Amino acid sequence: MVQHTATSVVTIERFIIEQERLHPEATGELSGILYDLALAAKLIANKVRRAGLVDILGATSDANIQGEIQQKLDVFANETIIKAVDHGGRLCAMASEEVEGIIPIPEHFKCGKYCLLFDPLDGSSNIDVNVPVGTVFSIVQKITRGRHGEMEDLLQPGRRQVAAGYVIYGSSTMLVYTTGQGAHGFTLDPSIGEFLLSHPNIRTPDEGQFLSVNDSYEQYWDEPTKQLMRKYRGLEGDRRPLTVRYVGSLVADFHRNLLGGGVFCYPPSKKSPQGKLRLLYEANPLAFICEQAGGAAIDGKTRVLDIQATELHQRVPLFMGSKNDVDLALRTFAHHSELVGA
Ligand code: P6P
Repeated sequence: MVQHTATSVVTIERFIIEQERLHPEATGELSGILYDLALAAKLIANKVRRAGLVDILGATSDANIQGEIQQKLDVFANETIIKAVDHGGRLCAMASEEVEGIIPIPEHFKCGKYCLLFDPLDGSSNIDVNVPVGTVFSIVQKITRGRHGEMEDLLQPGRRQVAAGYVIYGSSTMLVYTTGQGAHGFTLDPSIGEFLLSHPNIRTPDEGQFLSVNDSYEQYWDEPTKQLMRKYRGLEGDRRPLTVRYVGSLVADFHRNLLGGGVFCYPPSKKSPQGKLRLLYEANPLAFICEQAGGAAIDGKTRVLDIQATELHQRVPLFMGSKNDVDLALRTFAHHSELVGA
């Protein structure tokens, strides 16, 4: 494979083709989905960039299945992604945070062998205050025999992903994705409408700088979680204290920690025993990218990518980021389990 540096001008299209060549058996279908998602990201970025200028702010009256008031932008993002990929003949089913059940491929379109799961615009509650928001996606291959994808295809564990990625609509628009050959970042050059390779082979530091957690829930955490946070803050044990950085927008917090090193935590609590974030289209894709960058992702005791989902929108506690910091979480919780088990 051609080794690129951040100085060579490589479009995402060229990079996708070069990655495809690593797989002689590749048919180009997966590449086609990635192109389509890059197009959707440009269309969404264009709207997000102008959100404050056109009458697209503010909540619609429809409450989506998450019980949240939908922001008009995430309705737009959801529809943009579906329209960008539903006709290409590469997918057999989709699932979105905005839609309760399976999104089937319309009968008049050909079905393919992949399923796409996505959160079209995560953190959408931050849109009106100009905090970065993001799109997250996960791609798995169909394992059932019919033409259309089924729930069993969508519920596969994260280790079965063939590709995953996110787009962050921040000070610049970046798309980061992996197909299992490393994690690579592309920055949108709006003057030419191209995603250009800016962060080849992202590696996340083993030791983090940042701790991302909403500690307003501390009163609801169990004792092992409280102890872990004391360790991260340097109040217990020998770890130098992490700096707390928490934007409250998953993709923004994840992206900063991926590049700078850090750990993102959404622990279980008495208020939300399974945390808040979704396994299939938030935790799994970000965990895949994190591991490809040398990091780790667990739910407290199990590797996120090994969790077998039972429901489409199920939530999962998350400790994700720099390897040594996630390892500290694993050891802390394991120690407590031994004590309890003793
Ligand atoms: P909390 C945004 O609403 C979101 O879904 C993620 O983007 C973010 O990481 C999380 O919720 C923040 O949750 O409970 O800290 O406000």
